[in-house]
Amino acid sequence: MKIKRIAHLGVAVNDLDSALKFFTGGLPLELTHTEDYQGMKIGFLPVGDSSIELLQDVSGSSAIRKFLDKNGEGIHHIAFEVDDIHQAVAELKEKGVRLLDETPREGAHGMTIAFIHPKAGPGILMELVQPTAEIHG
Ligand code: CMX
Repeated sequence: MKIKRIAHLGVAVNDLDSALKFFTGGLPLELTHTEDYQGMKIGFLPVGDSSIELLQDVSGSSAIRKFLDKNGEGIHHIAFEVDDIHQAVAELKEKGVRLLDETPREGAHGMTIAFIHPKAGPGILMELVQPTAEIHG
């Protein structure tokens, strides 16, 4: 498995528009893409070769709702781009690393993704991604 870069840092926010006031009004970042995905509203802001991925719960039962209720806003996960996600998942399984996705699946922003359980390492949710479409970040 080769990890090529940090693709994005996922940040859980209560409200995307309010968060953007800071990220694009305070910090000089630009919102390049938004997407509705699995009960969330997601915004991507490129930072060099990586992105900040802002995640707002919309459905009331999305994957980040529980996180926000428990922790409030903050860094939710780190995403690593790998060269071959199927091989990466197979390699981690073989090493006994606890995965949330034993089979890679379609993620946001044109990525094939697989999550590693936060308790597999030092309490950080990590995601493996591989671009499957033109857009990525
Ligand atoms: N970072 C670090 N630790 C986390 C975490 C996070 N983002 N989310 C949950 N945890 C911890 C919890 O604090 C809890 O720890 P304790 O056992 O010490 O209390 C443990 O992991 C289990 O969490 P939980 O709240 O009991 O379980 P959940 O039902 O909330 O599930 C998780 C947690 C990670 C399995 C689930 O959120 C998940 O499957 N996430 C992957 C998908 C996802 O997060 N998608 C949103 C990002 C957008 C995208 O999909 O691209």
